Formats: sequence, C-alpha cells, structure tokens
Amino acid sequence: MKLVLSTEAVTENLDTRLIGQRVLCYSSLPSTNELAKGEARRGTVAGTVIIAEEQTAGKGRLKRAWLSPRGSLSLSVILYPGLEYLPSLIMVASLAVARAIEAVTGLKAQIKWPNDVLINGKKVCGILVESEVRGETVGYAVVGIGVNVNLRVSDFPELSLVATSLSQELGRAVSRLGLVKRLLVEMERLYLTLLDGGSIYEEWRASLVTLGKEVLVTSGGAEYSGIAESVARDGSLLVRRPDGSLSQIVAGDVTLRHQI
Ligand code: BT5
Repeated sequence: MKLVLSTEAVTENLDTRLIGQRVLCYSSLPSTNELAKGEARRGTVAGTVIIAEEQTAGKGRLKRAWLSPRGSLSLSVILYPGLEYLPSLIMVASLAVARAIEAVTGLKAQIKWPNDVLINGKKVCGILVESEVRGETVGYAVVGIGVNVNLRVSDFPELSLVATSLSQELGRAVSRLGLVKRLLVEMERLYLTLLDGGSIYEEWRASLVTLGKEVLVTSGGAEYSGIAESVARDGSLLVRRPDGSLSQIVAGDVTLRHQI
C-alpha cells in the first residue's frame, strides 16, 4: 500500500461541501502548516487542505519537532472562523482524528488534553493549530494534523517509548486515502455543528483520557501537579492542586505529563 495521495483521489466522491473542496498534494514539504499559512495570507478558499507525503521540518508546539516520514499522514486545513470558534478548533481536530481512526481501523482512540490522540496509551497523532488574530478578527486559522499511519516506530528510537502507529497497532498497513477522506468528513461535521450553534464539547469531553488523572503541567517554565478534575467549555483544563485550590489552564503553551 505505497500509493501516494493525489488531489483527484482525495476529492473524488468526497462527501463535504467546505473542507477539502480544494486539496493540494505535495511529495515533500518542510511543513504543511508553513505552506498553509502562506496560502491563507493570500486569502485562499476556506477549507483548503494541504497534504505532504513527508515533511522535512515538521513542527510541534513550542518549537518542538514533529517527525513525519513517508507512510505518515501530514496535512493542514485552512479556515477563517470567528474569534469565538478559535478555541474549539483543537476539539474539532482531535475528535475528528479519533473518530476517523475508529471508523477506518476499529481501534479505540483517546484524546490526551490538549492536542494528542493516543492508542493504547501511546501517541499516534499530534495537532498544531496556528492562527493570526488582529483585535477581534481572525485573519486565518491553520489546523495541522500529523498521524502515524504506516510506519515502524522502532525505526525512530527517540519515539519508540512514547509513540505508536496505526500499522503497528493493527499488524497491517492502513489506507491513508480512506483515513484522510474520513478525517475531512468528520472535521466538516464537527466544524459545521459549531457554526450552526451546536456543541461538540460533550462529545470531546467523553473522549478525553486525561480527566481524573494525576497530571504534571509545565507552563511557561513553571511546573505544578494536581488532579485533572474537569475541562471548561472553552477547552481549558481545571486542575485541583494539593492545597485544594483549582487552577484553570489554557491549552497552547502547556505540556502535560501523566501516567495512563
Ligand atoms: C504536536 O506537538 O504534537 C503537534 C504536531 C503537529 C504536526 C502536524 S503535521 C502537519 C502540520 N505541519 C506541521 O509542521 N505540523 C503539523 P507537541 O505536543 O509539541 O509534540 C511534539 C513532541 O511529540 C515531540 O517533542 C516528540 O516528543 C513527539 N513526536 C515527534 N514526532 C512524533 C511522531 N511522529 N509521533 C509521536 N510523537 C512524536
């Protein structure tokens, strides 16, 4: 199953009206998010999707690197949401990935707050939302998603303890085309639910593996621990500290470590 993804294949019979109406596929890019931001600044159509077979400088949060060799799925979706929807994009993306993985592979996927999708406690997907906001106006939002689909994690020693891939969990290769199409359909369903005034919070909350767990939060160089008690509707995490106080932590600039 070494087929490369093409615009024609991804858009053929794609059951969406917004996300994936324009799809650009590349053999190799430094980062799909970087290209997407350039496209977004030029005002490309909402729902445009950038896909790369491999990234040579894939980005995680806080300037961390994201490994995306051939066999993985790296894509970015360009959106122009209202400011009120911006915090929900991480929910849209993580839920869409979890649902798509479950639908295509039958594996159970869980979300680790704020931006990881796990299978059997190991990271199979990372999400990076980047946006440009001026005052009350969102210039653009780029939702970057990286999924380990067909790769042997043991080939990457720095990842082998923390990461997994769909092929590794299943013991066989997975159709990246099937996965990406389902992912775009799920993203659209969730995004349009938001725009129509509906809520995806309950569905997202129910998929979180983090709640009730002891967590160690790193935020701006400071570290503190507590129990992840709840999540607020804006996506922030509520941590009960040992002294009984409750801290509200906004996603984005924090790292979360916990045992699962
Ligand atoms: C993330 O950051 O998890 C966000 C990753 C987003 C990647 C997508 S791919 C398409 C788009 N274009 C980009 O350039 N980026 C986005 P963070 O939570 O900071 O996690 C980064 C950490 O995950 C690294 O420090 C490694 O420990 C680990 N990591 C790196 N590559 C990995 C992989 N392939 N699988 C699992 N873990 C990985």
